[in-house]
Amino acid sequence: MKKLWRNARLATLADPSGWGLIKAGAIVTEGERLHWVGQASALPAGLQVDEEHDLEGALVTPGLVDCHTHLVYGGQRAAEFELRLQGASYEQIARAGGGIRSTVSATRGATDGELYQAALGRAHALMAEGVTTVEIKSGYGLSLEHEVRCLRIARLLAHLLPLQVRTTCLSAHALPPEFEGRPDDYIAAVCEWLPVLHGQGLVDAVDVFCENIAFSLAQTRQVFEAAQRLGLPVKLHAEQLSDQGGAQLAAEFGALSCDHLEHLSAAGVQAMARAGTVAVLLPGAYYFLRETRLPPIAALRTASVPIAIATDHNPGSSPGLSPLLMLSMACTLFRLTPEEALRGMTVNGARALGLRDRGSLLAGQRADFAVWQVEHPNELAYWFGRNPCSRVIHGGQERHPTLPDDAPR
Ligand code: DI6
Ligand code: FE
Repeated sequence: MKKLWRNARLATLADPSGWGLIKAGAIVTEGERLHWVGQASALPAGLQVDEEHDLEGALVTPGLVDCHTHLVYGGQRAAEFELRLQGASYEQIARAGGGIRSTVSATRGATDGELYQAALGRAHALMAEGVTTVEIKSGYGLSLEHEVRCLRIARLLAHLLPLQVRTTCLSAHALPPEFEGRPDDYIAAVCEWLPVLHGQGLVDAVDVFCENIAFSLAQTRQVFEAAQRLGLPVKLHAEQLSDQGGAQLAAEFGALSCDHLEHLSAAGVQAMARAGTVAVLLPGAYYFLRETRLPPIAALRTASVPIAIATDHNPGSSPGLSPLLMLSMACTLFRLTPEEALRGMTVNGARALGLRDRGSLLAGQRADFAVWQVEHPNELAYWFGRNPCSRVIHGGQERHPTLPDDAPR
């Protein structure tokens, strides 16, 4: 079925730089794909469509891609937030057995229904701000049984919602209590779970938290080798709290992305540039952990490392569910330009997931786009605490009507 979406201003992001603005634009979708994108005056003569939709002069961008979330978990960590406000550090809380481990016990103790309902609410919040593709990591189950449960719930969201979901196995997120003092044994177990999880079709990529409070470079390498044997791409939580040289290791394995990167070294930047690895920057975690060390943005730009922006939604370091707020913070905290920020949550977000079929408005790409009640795309990083997203088209289909701008929420 062909549909014409007319009367739109487009920010196509189709070229390597610039917004790709088309003032009097139109889009033709065919099934799940973009069939034609351009100036309305240049629409192919004699075009026959089955439906016509008036976008009333609104701005259209590619659907947002949130390429790093931990959406499936039980409980919350507001008490830990209070401890941190009183001076305890994220590391201290983690070493004392709180942090990720406390979410692991809440996740194990939650029913499938509870986990699903909580994740569903979070997915809806992202979708309301224009997200059409989201990555969801496991990593709060930390046993084969519970990792399977969390990944299944992530897959179920994709099945039941008009949303594209990519799942990442992050079983190497923290040491579960039953492996206390035996991190190597735990990593060996994770390497045995991977083929099982992959065999059940639950894994699109494999991630590790490589950090002094988590897993070492050697342990990360073991997990990456297990992923490589299965032909699965890897990603890495790298250099968030300290420089472990994780970026170089990830680059050696052709990683899709390295994420966080506040402590990334010059050598790490070069390795990522050579490997074509995306730098996923997470301003929500930087903000919420009250970090002061910025990721090396200038060096990443100079080396032409693609930069992505994501929510990192999780209960410990980034409980935010607003992709638009992340765009704003990418600019105010990290000094990205609004265009870099939006590119980071579209084209480069897709690239961080190994997806080349979305992220810009170009014929042939997925027909995922968001409609915004703003004049110019720079406003997406400008307003905060207000959601100007009025419509979302996912795979060529209009999604649920989102709340009008003035509706109570
Ligand atoms: N880095 C993070 O920021 C999240 N995971 C990770 O490896 C935080 C996870 C948590 O604190 O629950
Ligand atoms: Fe994370």
